[in-house]
Formats: sequence, C-alpha cells, structure tokens
Amino acid sequence: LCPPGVLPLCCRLPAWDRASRPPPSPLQPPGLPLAPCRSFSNNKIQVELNESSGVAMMKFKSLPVNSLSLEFLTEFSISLEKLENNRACRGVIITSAVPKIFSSGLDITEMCGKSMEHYTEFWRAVQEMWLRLYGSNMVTVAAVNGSSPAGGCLVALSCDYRIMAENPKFSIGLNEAQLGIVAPFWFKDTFVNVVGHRVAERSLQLGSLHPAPEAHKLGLVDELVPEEKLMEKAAAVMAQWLALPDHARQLTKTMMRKAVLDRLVAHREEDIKNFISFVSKESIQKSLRMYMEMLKKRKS
Ligand code: CO8
Repeated sequence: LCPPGVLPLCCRLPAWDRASRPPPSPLQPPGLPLAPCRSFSNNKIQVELNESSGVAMMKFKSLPVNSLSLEFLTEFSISLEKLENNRACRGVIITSAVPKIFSSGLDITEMCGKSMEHYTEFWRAVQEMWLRLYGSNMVTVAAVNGSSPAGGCLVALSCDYRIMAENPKFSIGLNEAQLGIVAPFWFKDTFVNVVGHRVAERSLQLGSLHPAPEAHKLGLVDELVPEEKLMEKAAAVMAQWLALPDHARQLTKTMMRKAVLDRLVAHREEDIKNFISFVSKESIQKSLRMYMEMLKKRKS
C-alpha cells in the first residue's frame, strides 16, 4: 500500500513523538527560492501545497459522498505523511470537493459481510488515519462545507480548528448509536476533548446529528461562515495560527493530546479485536444492512 521507498506508516516515527521538524538540510543552498506550489493527487484526495505560505489544501474528491473506504483512508494517511515530512509545509486545510458533503463517515460496505482479515486491515487504517491527523505537528483546519456524520465528524474533530458553512441543512455529529453501533473510546475521547463531557454524553447516546447552527452553539464547530466565505476564513485562521513559533505550538498541542493518543497506541491490538468481534456479530451485521437499505429507500 505504500509508494516505493516509503516505509509503512506503522514503522515510522509517529508525528506526536516529534518535538519539531528537523532543521533545514545543510545540503540545501541558502536563499534558493522554493517552488511556490506543488500538488499531488490520487484517486480520492487532491492536495496542493503552497510552499511560500507553507499551507496545503487537501480536498476530498471521492464521489458520491467521500465515504472513508480502505482506499480512501490509505490515501489520506499517505497524504498526511507526505505533508508532515515536507519541511515547507506547516499547516493543512481539509475540505471537500463534493458539493454538500464533507464526508459521510466510514464506508459502511467495508464493515458488511467481509472477512476477519479485511476487518483487521480496515480498522488498522481507521486507527492510522486518526493517529496521524490527531497527532499531526501541522496546524490542521477543517473547512466543513457539507454534512459530516460519524467518521466525517471524527476527521473534523481531530483538527485544531473547525469552520463550518452556515447552512442548517448540513449536519455534523457522531451518530453511531443511530446505526446500532457504538463509537470507539478514542472517537469518544476526541469528542469529549472538544465539547466537554456532558454535551458528548448526551450527543453520543442519542446519536445526534447537529445542524450547523446547533453544532456551533455546542462548540462542536468553532465558527460558522457563509459558504462562499469558508475558504477565505480558513486561510485567515490558518495565518493566525501560523503566526506563532512552530515549536511552542507543537509542544503545547502534544501536551494537550498525548494522553488520548497514547491510550489508543497502548491498546491498538485490543481495539482491533474488539472491533472485529463487535462488527462480525450477526445482530450488528443486520443493523448495518438495514441502515444501508434505509439510505437507498430514502433516495427512491
Ligand atoms: N458508507 C457507504 N455508502 C454510503 C455511506 C457510507 N457511510 N453514506 C452514503 N452512502 C451511499 C448511499 O448508500 C448511496 O448509495 P447508492 O447511490 O448506491 O444508493 C450513495 O452513497 C449516496 O448517498 P445518499 O443518496 O444518501 O446521498 P445524500 O446526498 O442524499 O446524503 C449523506 C448524503 C447525508 C452523507 C447520507 O448518505 C448519509 O446520511 N449517509 C450515512 C452516513 C452515516 O451514518 N455514516 C456513518 C458511518 S459509521 C462511522 O463512520 C463510524 C463507525 C464506527 C465503528 C464502530 C464499531 C462497529
């Protein structure tokens, strides 16, 4: 799954363990102008890095709903890793190129009727994505320009700042309970760290999807702006965060997030086992199938 010459993600030094970026290479002649823009794109995600500003734009472009399939998650982790290892990149804005949808969350078809091996690979990829994003040294801003249930909400929650388009038709939340499944402890921890225990407890038990204005009131998103102003606002927020010295901000971020990251790292294999035993129960498979049928019926 890794491009040639790139170590598998699990073998690399985790971002949250690095105090700061390595110093500039002595081999690079000083004063050489950097290429202003560099982009790379794969099937599911488009990334454009402006090397002068140090800001990358990451756009999800996986039709129809940016569901987090194994392929998507793998591309996401690799893209984050590439940016993390690029000294020219200090921040990333994450948004969607699909109208009205930020991300529909984990791809439910990856959790239905598959083998144990597949569930293991899929869940490891979900964990990897979260460890990379939540533990990123970069400034991460989510520009939520559409609905963002479950795993989509997790992506936004894992960023440093969330700006959402002020459209009440767009909703966000960890709605797992509505599917008859349970958000894993690290989804819950990430949620609690953003909105606090009481709001998280109620919202998780009810599997609430909060329309944008309500999400803002609850602190689930930091700001609402008219849709056409979203990217401008995200760039302004990014500039504000990048005005600080990287090392101080990074160490502070590590201090705030390390305990939650370490908890998954310490229980990673156990978490995979729990996922497999939960998802392979016939009752859970039935709930997921019914939910997918409901989505299809709603459409017709
Ligand atoms: N996975 C797979 N397929 C999906 C998903 C998904 N998450 N969401 C939508 N689709 C499919 C639909 O079935 C439909 O397929 P088809 O065209 O073949 O009928 C297609 O995408 C388009 O969907 P819609 O017609 O519903 O598109 P809309 O624009 O009307 O609505 C929404 C978009 C709002 C995103 C809507 O599709 C929706 O609500 N989707 C479900 C979102 C959801 O509940 N996701 C939760 C996933 S679970 C998760 O992320 C965390 C699980 C944690 C694991 C816990 C341990 C077991």
